[in-house]
Parts: sequence; structure tokens; C-alpha cells
Amino acid sequence: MMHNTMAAEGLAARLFTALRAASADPPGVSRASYGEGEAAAHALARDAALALGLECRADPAGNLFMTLPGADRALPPVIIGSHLDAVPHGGNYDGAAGVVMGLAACAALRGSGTTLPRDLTVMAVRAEEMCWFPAFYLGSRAAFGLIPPELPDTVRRSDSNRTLAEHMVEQGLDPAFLRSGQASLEPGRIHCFIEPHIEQGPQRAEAGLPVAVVTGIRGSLRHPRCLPSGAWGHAGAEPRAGRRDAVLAGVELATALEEFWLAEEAAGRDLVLTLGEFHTPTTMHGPTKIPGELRFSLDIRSEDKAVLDAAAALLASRAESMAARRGVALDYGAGMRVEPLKMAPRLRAALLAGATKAGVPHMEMASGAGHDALIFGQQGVDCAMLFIRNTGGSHNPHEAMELADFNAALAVLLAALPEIAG
Ligand code: HGY
Ligand code: MN
Ligand code: MN
Repeated sequence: MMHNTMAAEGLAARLFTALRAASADPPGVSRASYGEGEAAAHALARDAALALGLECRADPAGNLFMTLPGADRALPPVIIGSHLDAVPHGGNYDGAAGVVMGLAACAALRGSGTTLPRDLTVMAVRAEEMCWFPAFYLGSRAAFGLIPPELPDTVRRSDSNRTLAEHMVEQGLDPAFLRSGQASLEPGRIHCFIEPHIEQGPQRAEAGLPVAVVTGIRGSLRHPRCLPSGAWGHAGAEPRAGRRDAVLAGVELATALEEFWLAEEAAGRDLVLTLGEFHTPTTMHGPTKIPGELRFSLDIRSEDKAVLDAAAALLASRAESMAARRGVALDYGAGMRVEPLKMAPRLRAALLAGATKAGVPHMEMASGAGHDALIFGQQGVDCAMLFIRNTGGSHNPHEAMELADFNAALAVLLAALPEIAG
């Protein structure tokens, strides 16, 4: 089936412009999870879906489902989607490109009068970015009823210090849905989940290719609130032996983690790790005080479960030695772990065949960044991802996706959809 994609490409261009305008926060855009920017993005997606004649419903967590009916309405749908929140002062495309591509695909199918054998649902997922709430994949976990009941009332948004429940209510949504563990999606009732996304590292830009089919997604071990605590003291008067310096303890841990990283890398094993938010409490610290407290975040990722296990063991043993040798206790919380995910071979093959059919130069690569697809995969849903070239990196205002590359990825998706939906 040939698609005249001009209308679909026009829709995508208009949506990206409108999204940027609705969430501009120089430098870049901000779309806080359960905040104004995300709500504006959901409204834009919904309006575009209604204009296309799609069936729209939102679940009580605010996830939006926009469905193009297929021939047999009883069959489980193909879901295409991603998130519409964005990190503070981030780029316009992380997340949004996947939702816009789902809508553009529906526009192209409508335009060519194509009916797929089953429904195609575009899902705009809520609250994927952990910058806002210290909890991972909130929207997709909520859709599957996987949120711990206490969480809506215990996590607070980084910009407002107000709880998830408060922000949901403010948006007209229902935190009781999260607390109840009810679900809006049933894994057995989903044919597959396809998440188009901008590439967020340099690989495809370096390779000079517009599109990549993803092989797998790194899993992660995250400790967003690590709190070493020792003792505050006098920077001049206290001898080294008596000090319980939380900053030096944190630096020692950081160095140990980097040494572990270098060793894993030398052994050919996949690993990246990041320490962030490394700071002493501003109300307590000062240049003449030995820092008794420190706070940092820790984000460890690998395609290999065994590497995540080794990192967890290293953290535990370092916490012990930090207490024994430095008198600094390290509270790093329970942590959040998501296992790595391999993309479904049949979907990968369908996307590769689609790229060949559409004549789009492509490669295969693993995803370093995390995605909602991890949660779908964890639930046993077959997943695939299609990456679009982006030359500006991500989680920064410099994300740079050319519309021509987006359109090339759309052509790949459209060429693959009959096989994917079959
Ligand atoms: O952090 C991530 O990998 C994703 O952007 N949430
Ligand atoms: Mn992101
Ligand atoms: Mn993303």
C-alpha cells in the first residue's frame, strides 16, 4: 500500500511547532510531569487526534489513548506511543516524537484509506521523566496498576515540593486510581508496543544514518537520594583522624564507582553510571565547616543484569567500609531497579524489512536511555523501538531532529505496520 504522507508530514511539523510554543521555557522547553507543559502537550495531541476522527479516552492517571479502528475490533491493538513530559529546559523531541509519529501514522493510514487488521492506538504516556518526581515510569506503571499505594502521597515534585497526589488532583486526575492498583491496560490485550524516539547519544549521527532499529534497552539501578551522614565540625581545629567528612566519603565512593566502570568496560561489559545533585545542604554548609551531610543521586545502567548485580554489591560493600573507616553512614534507600529488555525479534525484523522496503538507510543499535517500553516489556508485551537521528544530544535544549529524518522514520513505520499488525 502506497501512502501519500504529505498530510501526515504537515501534521507532524505543525504539532512540533505548537508543542514548542506551548512549553517554551528558555533555554529549551519544560514539560513538568503532571504540570502545565505536559497538560498543554496532551491537549494538543488530543485535538489532533479528534481532528483525525480517532477515538479518544484517557485513564484516571491521565494517560491518553487515541485509537484508529481496525478491521476486527475484538483483536488486541498495536500501541504506538511515548511520553509527553520533558526534563526542565530540555528539548522538544524527547518523548514527543513518538506520540507525534503515532498520530502521523494514523493520518497517513486515514489518508490512503488503509484499514489495518486490528486497532492502532496511539498512547501519550504521563510522567516518564524522573527529573520531576523521584519515581520511575509513573504513567506506564500506573496504566498496568504497578504503583505502590503509598507513592502518590509520598513523592514530591522537584520544582514545587508538592506531592504527586496534589499535582494530579490539580490536573483533574485521580490519585486514588494509583493507590488502588487498578489498571487501564491488560498485558494480554496488547498485540505489541512500538515506541519511536529520538536517538539520545551520538551513534547514528556519527554513522550518518537517519534511522535505527533498536536491539534492546539498558536496564537501570537508581538511587535518587543517597545521603551520607557523618559529623559537622571545625575546618581548622579538627584533626584528620577525628573527622567524619561526608563529602570525602562521597568522593571516595564516586572514585570507586568509576574504577568499577573502567574495569567493566575493559572486560567488554556494558555500563554507564552517573552521580548527580552532589551537594551539601545550603542551610548548613559553609567554607569553614567540615561537611557532616551530603546528598547525591546515583543512576547506573547496563544491558547486562549481572553488571547491575555487581554494581549493587559494590555499593553495599562500600557503604559498609565508609561507615567502618570514615564514620560516615550511607543511607541510599531501597533503590529502583528495572531489568534490561530485548526487543521482540519479530518486530525488529518487521522494522528492518520496512526500512529496506521504504529505501531508508538504517542501522541497529541498543538504547542507552530508558523508555516506557521497559515497563511494557516487563509485563510480557512484545516491544520494538525505532530511533530517529538527533544531532544535539538530549536532556538539553540542543536536541536537533530534522523533519526529513522524522519523515524517513515514519516511512519505515508505515512500511512495517502491515506486518506488525498482522
Ligand atoms: O532517563 C532516561 O533514560 C529517560 O529519559 N527517562
Ligand atoms: Mn528523557
Ligand atoms: Mn524519552
